[in-house]
Amino acid sequence: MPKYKLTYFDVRGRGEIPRLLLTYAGVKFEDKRLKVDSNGNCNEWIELKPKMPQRVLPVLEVDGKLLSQSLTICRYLAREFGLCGKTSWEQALVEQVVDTMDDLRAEVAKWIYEKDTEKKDEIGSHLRSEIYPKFFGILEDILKENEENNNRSGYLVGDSLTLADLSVFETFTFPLSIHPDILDDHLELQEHRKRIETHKHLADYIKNRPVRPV
Ligand SMILES: N[C@@H](CCC(=O)N[C@@H](CS)C(=O)NCC(=O)O)C(=O)O
Repeated sequence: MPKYKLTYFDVRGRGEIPRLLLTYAGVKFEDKRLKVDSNGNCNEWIELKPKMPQRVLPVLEVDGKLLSQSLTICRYLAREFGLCGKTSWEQALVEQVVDTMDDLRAEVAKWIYEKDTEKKDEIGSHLRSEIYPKFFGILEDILKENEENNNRSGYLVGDSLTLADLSVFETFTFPLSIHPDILDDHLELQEHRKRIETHKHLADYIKNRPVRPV
């Protein structure tokens, strides 16, 4: 088994889906979390940044080799652990979900980075009235279609958990922290979320992971 180290800041952010993949696979890995102080400074990062391939985090180290780009890291780990879909078509379906969640993440980021409170409220309302319903509809259609094709597996692609499921689970963690009721009318998505949260490979990690705002 290769030696894995994941370096990221001490938040979930772009590092959390790789952490979930490594945890799900049950492999030992060094979860290197750089602490940022209350002024947003991180001395450890200032030192490390020039040594990182793209001067950004997360970075996955595999037996001393460094890999950048969170989605590349996710796809690499998913391939290594058999969580990327079992056929070429399933792989495409998994990536479709991952890219869809990246679109949602970009929408939510507008809320996170907006400083003006009035504009922030407007973005929040737009998320609730337009953006979340759009993405819920997409995911419900995917779940339904996969249910028909894969004997009610309960997962988004194929008959077992893939990167797609982890991606959806994690991408909604932050929206649910600011808008806790958004899944109230979406029973299937609630059940899907619960399925990941209580999965025997993940439940302990998710229950005990550091609580962070993002
Ligand atoms: N597309 C890249 C973006 C990486 C990125 O922007 N990382 C941020 C943290 S989320 C970072 O390293 N910021 C510190 C810096 O730029 O100095 C990915 O998905 O990995």
